[in-house]
Amino acid sequence: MKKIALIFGVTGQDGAYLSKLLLKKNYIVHGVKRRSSSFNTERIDDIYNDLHNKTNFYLHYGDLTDSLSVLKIIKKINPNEIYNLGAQSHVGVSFEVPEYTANVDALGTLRILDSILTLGMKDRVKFYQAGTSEMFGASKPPQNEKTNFYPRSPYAAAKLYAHWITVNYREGYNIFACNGILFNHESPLRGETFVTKKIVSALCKISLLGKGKLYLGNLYSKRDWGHAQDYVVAMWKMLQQKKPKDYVIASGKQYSVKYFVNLICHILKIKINWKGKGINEKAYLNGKVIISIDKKYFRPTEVDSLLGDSRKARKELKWKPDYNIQSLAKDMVTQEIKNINGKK
Ligand code: NAP
Ligand code: G4F
Repeated sequence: MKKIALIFGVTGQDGAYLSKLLLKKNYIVHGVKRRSSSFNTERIDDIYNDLHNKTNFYLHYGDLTDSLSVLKIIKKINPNEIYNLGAQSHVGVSFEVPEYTANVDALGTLRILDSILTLGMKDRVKFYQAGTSEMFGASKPPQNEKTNFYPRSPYAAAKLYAHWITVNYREGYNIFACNGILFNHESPLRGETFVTKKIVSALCKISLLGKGKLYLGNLYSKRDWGHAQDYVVAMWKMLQQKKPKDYVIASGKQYSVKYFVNLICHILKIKINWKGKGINEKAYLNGKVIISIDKKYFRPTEVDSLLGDSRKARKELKWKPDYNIQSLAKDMVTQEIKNINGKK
């Protein structure tokens, strides 16, 4: 019998990679998408087929803020595995919409867990919660499963609730529920407003089309960046273990935002010069300013340094990433160039 998976957040970066992975593993995959006034299935259009064209991939309308839709979809699909990847996932935006972020990211998780319980499905379903290194926030690196949490944004605080409610339903009701504590992971499918994708898009346009300018915030925060394609494998592996546990997933290397800019310039073979300090720091290409700092991209509270220690996952899940920062950056640039050339 084929396993049935249900993915909340199927239209996002990770949802797209996870869907492809599970389909390859011969699962029947159901995804929850939100009603939107414009198309929001671009990342999964290559695998999406509606009922007129049968495959093992199905989409359903639903929303994590709507308990009824969550409960009804879980009842109807009767899945073996549920992956909760749905979230208002932008840290900066969470300062603008803190209540909505809490509703989706914190209470949305509770809605799924309690539906599993209410529907009497706890012995059938395994649950994955998309936790984040942002929960470590101001805690000193390197961070692992034993590091104290110290959230620094409404997003991180909401995800911390989701983390502990997942632990609580596991301990209180014996639900097979795991928290993946994933460090930053990127890809060509990354949302346009996250820093890596924003840098790649702008620098490719500047390099290929000779137009545009890039405005950034804090150049000196450090992140542990991996490739989403590697990280969805870890999600799946967590649900294949005998016991449900929580795992840190990370590359174990950290780089600054400025390093990432310089790396992309290196791949594109463009030579930039940095001048100035603080908010006056700028990057020049052939004497012209192509990167400036805009205060609006600074956050009220920043997470300065994330560096993951994923030894537990590497040992118990036998997980390790194929990509490093260089191959990740190359993949993002290659795809971006294809996109630009396709649109020319
Ligand atoms: P993403 O690209 O922003 O995708 C988020 C998904 O959640 C999208 O499908 C989005 O739908 C959906 N969503 C948003 N609000 C929803 C709602 N009210 N009800 C139902 N679905 C909703 O994020 P990602 O990078 O794939 O990340 C996947 C998950 O991992 C998220 O929970 C994120 O917080 C977490 N995480 C990500 C990283 C990372 O570095 N990428 C690291 C740690 C944890 P639309 O397409 O309609 O917007
Ligand atoms: O790309 P970012 O927006 O990612 P951030 O805040 O680390 O969050 C991402 O990773 C988390 C895992 O740790 C996920 F949970 C979360 O859902 C999301 O996927 O920003 C990275 C860094 C930050 O320090 C930010 O201040 O880049 C800095 N930055 C500098 N200029 C910028 C910009 N970030 C954005 N988004 N845009 C800028 O212009």
